[in-house]
Amino acid sequence: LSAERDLRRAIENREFEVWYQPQIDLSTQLFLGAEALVRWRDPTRGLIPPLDFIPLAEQNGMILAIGEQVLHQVCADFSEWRSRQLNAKRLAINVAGPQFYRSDIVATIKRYMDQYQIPHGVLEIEITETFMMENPQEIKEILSKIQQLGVTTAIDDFGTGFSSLAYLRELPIDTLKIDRTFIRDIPSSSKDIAIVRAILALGNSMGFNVVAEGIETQEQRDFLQAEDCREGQGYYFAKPMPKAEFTQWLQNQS
Ligand code: G
Ligand code: G
Ligand code: MN
Ligand code: NA
Repeated sequence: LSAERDLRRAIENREFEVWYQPQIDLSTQLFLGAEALVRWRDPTRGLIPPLDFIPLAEQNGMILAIGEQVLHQVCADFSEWRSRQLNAKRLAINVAGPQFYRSDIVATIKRYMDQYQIPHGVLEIEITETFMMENPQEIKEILSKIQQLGVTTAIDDFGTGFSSLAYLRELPIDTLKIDRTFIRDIPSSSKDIAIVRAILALGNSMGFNVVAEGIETQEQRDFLQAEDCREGQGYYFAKPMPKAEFTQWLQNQS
């Protein structure tokens, strides 16, 4: 398959770039960290978004190598920023199911944290709700080991998968990321308002750090802040940026 051959070449030639999207404290407007989002810079086709290659990479196992390159790049970037007196604070990385099952993700994270001297509290690992439910007992053990490294854990796209509330009680999770489809039609959709209120009430009272994704308007931001959502991410604040642009953005924060 040519798509597969291209992807293998991309891994060998390190054609992946990590982009960064800031996450903001909704009451102070201060920068809290960023989500790392991979893109593929194909020499002939240009920039390819993750949805066009991650699903194939998950199927054929190449996600293991891609995921490791992303983790490596994020740690190297943090370290480079730090050497320039820039504080990226917290960097959240998306991790796909096979990376949990078929690689020693705990050892890999530890290796790059050691190599780049990443302090505790910098890295966050995002996993989706649906994947978490596939094998809760095994996931629970891996997430605990990840937390023991000083890495926080987040459920991505929260509210769209098939988790049961019991797992919120059982699993070692720090952060819930409210899926952006619930934010999109706020404030016009009374149903979405009710869902977001319920997630915030539950998340805040259970002690989770709750992040709203996909904030695009001032109205959405104001609603979320009034509902006691502390953290947000979305085009209203900033789009995902290539490293050079995010570096500039970090410079403007201090
Ligand atoms: O950046 P963008 O909105 O195009 O990302 C689309 C999707 O791709 C998101 O749902 C995100 O979770 C996923 N994604 C982005 N970067 C990575 C990555 O490094 N690893 C994995 N597994 N998924 C990613
Ligand atoms: O599924 P995950 O949360 O990892 O995906 C993040 C994706 O959301 C990225 O592809 C990013 O480009 C996209 N994104 C980030 N902010 C916004 C936004 O405000 N609106 C929309 N529509 N997409 C966003
Ligand atoms: Mn994510
Ligand atoms: Na999401």
